Parts: sequence; structure tokens; C-alpha cells
Amino acid sequence: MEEKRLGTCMLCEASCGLVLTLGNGDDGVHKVLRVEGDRDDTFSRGYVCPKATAIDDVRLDPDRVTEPLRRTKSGEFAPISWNEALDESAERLAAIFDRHGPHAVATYTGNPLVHSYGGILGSVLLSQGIGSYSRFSATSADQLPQMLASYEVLGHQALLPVPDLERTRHLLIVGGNPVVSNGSIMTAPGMKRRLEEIRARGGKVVVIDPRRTETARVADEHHFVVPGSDALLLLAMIDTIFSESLGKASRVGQKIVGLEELGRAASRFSAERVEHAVGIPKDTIRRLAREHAKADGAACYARMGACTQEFGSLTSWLAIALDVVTGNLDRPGGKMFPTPAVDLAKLASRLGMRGSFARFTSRVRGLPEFGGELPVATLAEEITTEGKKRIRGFVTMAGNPVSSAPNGAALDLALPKLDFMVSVDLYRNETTRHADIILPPVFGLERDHYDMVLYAFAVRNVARYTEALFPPRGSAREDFDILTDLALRTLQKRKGFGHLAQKATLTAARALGSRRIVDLLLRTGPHKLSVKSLLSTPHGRDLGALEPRLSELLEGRAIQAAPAVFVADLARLEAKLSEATASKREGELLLIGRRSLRSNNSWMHNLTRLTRGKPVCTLLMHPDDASDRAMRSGDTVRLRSKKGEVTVPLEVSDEIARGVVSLPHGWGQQRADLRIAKGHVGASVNDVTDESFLDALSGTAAFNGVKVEVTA
Ligand SMILES: Nc1nc2c(c(=O)[nH]1)N[C@H]1C(S)=C(S)[C@@H](COP(=O)(O)OP(=O)(O)OC[C@H]3O[C@@H](n4cnc5c(=O)[nH]c(N)nc54)[C@H](O)[C@@H]3O)O[C@H]1N2
Ligand SMILES: Nc1nc2c(c(=O)[nH]1)N[C@H]1C(S)=C(S)[C@@H](COP(=O)(O)OP(=O)(O)OC[C@H]3O[C@@H](n4cnc5c(=O)[nH]c(N)nc54)[C@H](O)[C@@H]3O)O[C@H]1N2
Ligand code: SF4
Ligand SMILES: [Mo]
Repeated sequence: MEEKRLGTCMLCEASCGLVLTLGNGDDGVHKVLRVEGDRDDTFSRGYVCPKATAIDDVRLDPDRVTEPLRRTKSGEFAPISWNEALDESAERLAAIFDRHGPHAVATYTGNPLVHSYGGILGSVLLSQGIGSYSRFSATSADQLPQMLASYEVLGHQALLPVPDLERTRHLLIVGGNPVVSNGSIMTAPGMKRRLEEIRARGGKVVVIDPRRTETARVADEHHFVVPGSDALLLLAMIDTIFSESLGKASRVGQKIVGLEELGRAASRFSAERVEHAVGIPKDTIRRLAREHAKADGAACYARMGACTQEFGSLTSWLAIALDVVTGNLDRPGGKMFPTPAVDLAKLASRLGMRGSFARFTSRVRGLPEFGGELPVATLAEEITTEGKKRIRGFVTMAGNPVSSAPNGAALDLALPKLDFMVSVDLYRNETTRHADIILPPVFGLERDHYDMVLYAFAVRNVARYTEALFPPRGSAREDFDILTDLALRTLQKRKGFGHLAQKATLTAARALGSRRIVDLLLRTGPHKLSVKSLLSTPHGRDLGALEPRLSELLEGRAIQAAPAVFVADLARLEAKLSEATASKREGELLLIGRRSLRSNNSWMHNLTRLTRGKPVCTLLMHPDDASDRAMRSGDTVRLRSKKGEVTVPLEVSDEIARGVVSLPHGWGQQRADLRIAKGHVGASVNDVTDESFLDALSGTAAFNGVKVEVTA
């Protein structure tokens, strides 16, 4: 018998509503037989991408871990009971804490937990509860510079402004490919249609990217840019706005400090001066500035490519500054702040937790803390470098840093040096294969879903709650339950009688359970909703267009247009500008990343449905660069940096700028225990990226702009 049920896709940030046909397959297994977009969903309106069709394949993947596993002496994994697994993990972690102190146990939170309310709550409760001073996450391989920009400019790391996509007349996309990524820190299902709608109402979409991306192809204009030069471009645009008196900052309606200083700083980087380094002619830079300033609602959207590069923090700052100067911050059609039904940023504000930067630094390399976390680029050396505070115990949650951190190969070599490692994950991936114990979580349709984090970045105020459709496979448990249980047991096994507040918090959280916590957050949130009320509107609740709310969020603070840390970092940019005019080394190319619609970071490659067809992990190269090297599409080439080398197939195309090559991340599962993924062509780009090539200000990995050579 077949039945139709509603669900939410949690594979990326778009949060599409799904209509799922459940029934028994030919193999007799109860499963999802068909996945369709929910046309009645108030937000996604029927949109889905190919990944959604594979959502149940992950649940049923024969390689999925469904019982707790312990690594035996011979290196194989053998099933054990939950009680044994949790107790042993807690005991080993507690012993390391007691013996070596709070730096010696590290935690790493991976990307998928953002898509699970229980997971995100559980990971925060664990990292803070056990009292680790060595916290890491994918943030420092991703959006950290954007959070730092918000922290410095607006005084709160979680106040990330979002383009008002439904009303904007001018969207400048710098280093994002939303048609493929489906939008990031800009939750909006159906990105292609939404971009087309901007154009249909007479607006304009401009893309700045070293590759003519899928997004560039639906835009009005695309400009190739030299990787890592976006800060120069934005400074030159801001300079044009100041020098031609096009600014309208007063329209923001808030106290703004540092505007003059911003103008002075920008005046050092005129369009004439930077055009060569940026690769865009000065007249075009000026025109882009004028169009941005004059549009009736403009937004500068800067994302991954703008963050994970040498000047990620400067670029992220200038992307906000451009919208401040042109009076587009907090304005309909500009960049705005959603009012989510669970308003975590507001809650954090009330608790005085607006973020922090450089309160302390990492032991080995002195990289700055951000929001209590250290950059993942320094994780491997914190494990391998001797000293009292060396990391000896490690907890990973939904992460795969061997594949996702810069120079993951070094981490692959470092992890065996740990005294103990426990991982909460669906798979024995490149990272978790090093764990002593793996704890299996439920996945996707096995749990309730409410997008607690991503609705805070939605281009419309919306809410949708869907319930679990399947029981857990094997003995898998909710991330929330695993993480809070592990934290509590670890504290209980520590010597002495301390940590009373943490124990009380964890006990209370466990007693409530994640669903009741979300319910409480919904009830006390700005829209006064509840799980029950959301369940009565299964196609989602439209809570209206974004509304100006910056004054409420600033709580009396002024906007800092020219924060001192960024102004000081301009010296580094200045040095780069001088270097750019000097000639580069013979044969040198700049490596950038790429995402594919059918792939999700490092972990959906074990599914036949998504991976058949031509290989995705190819090195893109411009025809002129290829002919210089007498190379052709299909050749197997060697990609080499100062950190490592991989062998990958070449794809020659003029969609990539001359002097630039592109390889997607997350491939090269040869190291993992994944039968299908092992067989794919490709390699891990992070065997080539460099843990010392960073946005030096924030410590964020610079995946884009890595100097490489390509040989036959
Ligand atoms: N070179 C290069 N490197 C990059 C990037 C790049 O563009 N270029 N992108 C960076 C970015 S933006 C990110 S976000 C990171 C991602 O990097 P990570 O967050 O480190 O890793 P993922 O590849 O997302 O792997 C996630 C793991 O979580 C598991 N998982 C999935 N769902 C669940 C769940 O519900 N619970 C639990 N417990 N586990 C689950 C999966 O099985 C998988 O093993 O990579 C970064 N690395
Ligand atoms: N299908 C799919 N969707 C995903 C993911 C996935 O793996 N697959 N991952 C999810 C995650 S974790 C994230 S963080 C988001 C990321 O979402 P996006 O930021 O939209 O995704 P990317 O494809 O990484 O886009 C980065 C763009 O920056 C460009 N770029 C590289 N270097 C530079 C530079 O120096 N300057 C400029 N201007 N551009 C540059 C690249 O060519 C690329 O087009 O996507 C999410 N959605
Ligand atoms: S865009 Fe695709 S992966 Fe993302 S939520 Fe929608 S269906 Fe899922
Ligand atoms: Mo990400």
C-alpha cells in the first residue's frame, strides 16, 4: 500500500518541502518510492533538486553505520552496545581531561548539524558542557569572515544580513554560485527562478567570479575576477561612490561611525590603481559602482569564494560596507535581517553572547579564536606538536575534516597520534575511520525537522515543522541524545565533584528533549508559534516579507563602517597589490573550488543515483593554458602545490578564467570504508590546499587562490 507524506529536505540550506510516496519496494523494504516537490509549500512552491531524490538512499545505504562500533586491535570495527560505547568514550575522555586539562580534548562540529535542530543544540551542549578549550568546526573553512564582519560592523556575530531577493532591483553576487549551491546564508528554494524574477521585474543580476558559473549564465553580466582580488574591487567601487558623491548612508537611519575613514581608506584603492590586479577594467568598476548606488534597492551578496580566500575578512566587511554606504542595509530591496520564529541571535544577545574575536590564540601558530573556536587549519599541528596542551582526545560530530580541512592529508597522518577519538557519524568516512568508537545517529526522515538555524537567513519569514517518517535504522539514536548523554557521562566520570552547573544544564536538557526545547523556543520567539501550531500548517507558515529591524537588533550600538581590525589589515592588501604588478612565476596557476548540483560536500558520493554519469571531480582549465601545456580534455594530469599533489582528469573549457584552474572538494574517498565512493575517479583537493595559506586576519582557510602547477 502506498501513502503520501510530507517531509522537509535537510540536505542543503534551501529547506525544500517534499511530498514523499512511501511504500514497499521490489525488495520488500518499506521506503520512499517517489520524491516530489511540495507545490503547496508556501516557500519552496514545488522546487526540488536531484539530491532530494536520494534522501532515502542515505537512510538505507548498506555502508551506513547503524550500531555503535569499536575499533579492535587489528584495526577492524566490531559492534558493541550503546552502554559500553558511551561509557568507554566518557571514561577515556574524562581521563584525558583529568590528566592533561581542558585543552587536551578537542571537538569538531561538521556542516550537517546545522540542518538538525537536535544536532546543533546537542553539539553546543557537548562542546561547552564538557568544557573543552579546543573547539573546531567547519565555520573556519566557510563563513567565519562573514561572521567576523558582522561582529565588527554590527556588534553581533550572528547578525548576517540577507539579500531581500523578492524585492531587490540589483543583485551583485561575489563568489557565490546559488544556482548550484541553492543559496547559502540566503535560504531560498528555487534560486534560478528567483534570479530570473529579479530580471523580469526590470532588475539586474551581476556575477563576479573566476568561472562563468551556472549562476553567471542566468545573470545580466558576468565578470571574470582574479581570485583573491575582490576586496580591491569593492574598495574601488566604494571609492567611486565617495568621489562621485553617490552615497546615501543616512538612509540607513542608524548612527554610523567611521564613514569618513572608510572613504579615506577606499581612496587609496582607486579603480585605475586596482584594475590590473582585479582583472576588470576601471570603467566597468566605476559603472558597477554607479549602478549599485542608483538602483532602487541593491544588495551585495558575497559568499564562499569571497570568504575562503586570502582576504576573506576584508571582502566580507566591504560587502556590508557597500550596502551601508549606498543606504541599502536594512531596507526593502537591499540586505535585511529576517525575523525567524526561533530567534537565536536575539536570544544570544539577551544572554550577552554576541561573539568574540582574538580573546586567545592557538598554541602552536597563534591563530585567533573566534566565537570560542579555533581555526581548523591548525588542528593537525595541535595534535602532533608536543607540549602540555597538546590535543590527545577528539570528538567529531557530523564532520569529515580529513576531506574538508586545508591540507587534510596532514590531518590524516595526525589523527592516529591521538590517545582517543570518538565520532558521531553515519559513515566510516576518511576521518571517522580513525575513531576508536563510532556512535551512529538517526538521519533525515528518521527525525523531526525544523530549520532552527537557516530560517534566520531566509529571504522571507517562514516556518515549517515536519515529523519523522521512519523509525531509526538499527539502534541509531538522535544526535541530541547521543551528544548530551556523552557529555553528561564524561562529566560524571571526572575526578572530584565540580561542574555542577554543567551537569545540571545537561540533565535538564536531557529531561526536556530536543523537541520540547524547540517548542519552548518557538513559543517564546517573535511569532509566538509552537510545534503544535506548526503541525496544523503542514505546508509551512508564511510569516511575511522581511521587515526593517536593525534598530531593534543594534540595541543602541552604532554601525562601525571602518572597524580598526579591518583598516589595519589593508596593509596586507596593499602589499598584495604591489606583488600583483610584479610578474608571477612561470607556469603558475591559481586553484579555486567548485560545487556540483548532484554532490554535497564530502558525503553523498556513496549513492549510485547521484554519482552515475560522467565524473564530476575534474580539473577545469582554460584552452590557452591547456595548449601552452599541450594538454587535452580527458588527459590525466598531476596537480601540485607546495603541500602535495593529486592526479585528476582534465577538462578544458573557456568557462574558467585564464590562469585559474578549478577542482571540486570532497572527492577522493579512496581512504574511506565506502564501497561505491571508493570507485569514483577523482582525488581530494584538500591534499593540495595549504593549511598555512589563510585569510591571515581570521585564520579562515583560503581554499581559493592556492598557487599550483599542472603537469602531464
Ligand atoms: N577545498 C575546499 N574545501 C572545503 C570547501 C571548499 O569549497 N573547498 N568547503 C568547505 C565548507 S563550506 C564546508 S561546510 C566543509 C564541510 O566539511 P565537514 O562539515 O567537515 O564535512 P561534510 O563533508 O559536510 O561531512 C559531513 C559528515 O556528516 C555526516 N552526517 C550527515 N548527516 C548527519 C547527521 O544528521 N548527524 C551526524 N552526526 N552526522 C551526519 C556525513 O556522513 C559526513 O560524514 O567543507 C569545507 N571544505
Ligand atoms: N549541490 C551542493 N549544494 C551545496 C553544497 C554542495 O556541496 N553541493 N554545499 C553547501 C555548503 S556547505 C555551502 S557553504 C554552500 C556554498 O555556497 P556558494 O558560496 O554559493 O557555493 P560555491 O559553489 O562554493 O561558490 C563559490 C563561488 O566562488 C567562486 N570563487 C572562487 N574564488 C573566488 C574569488 O577569489 N573571488 C570570487 N569573486 N569568486 C571566487 C567559485 O568559482 C564559485 O563559483 O553551498 C551549499 N550547497
Ligand atoms: S535544494 Fe535540493 S538539496 Fe537543497 S533542500 Fe532543496 S531539494 Fe534538498
Ligand atoms: Mo559550508
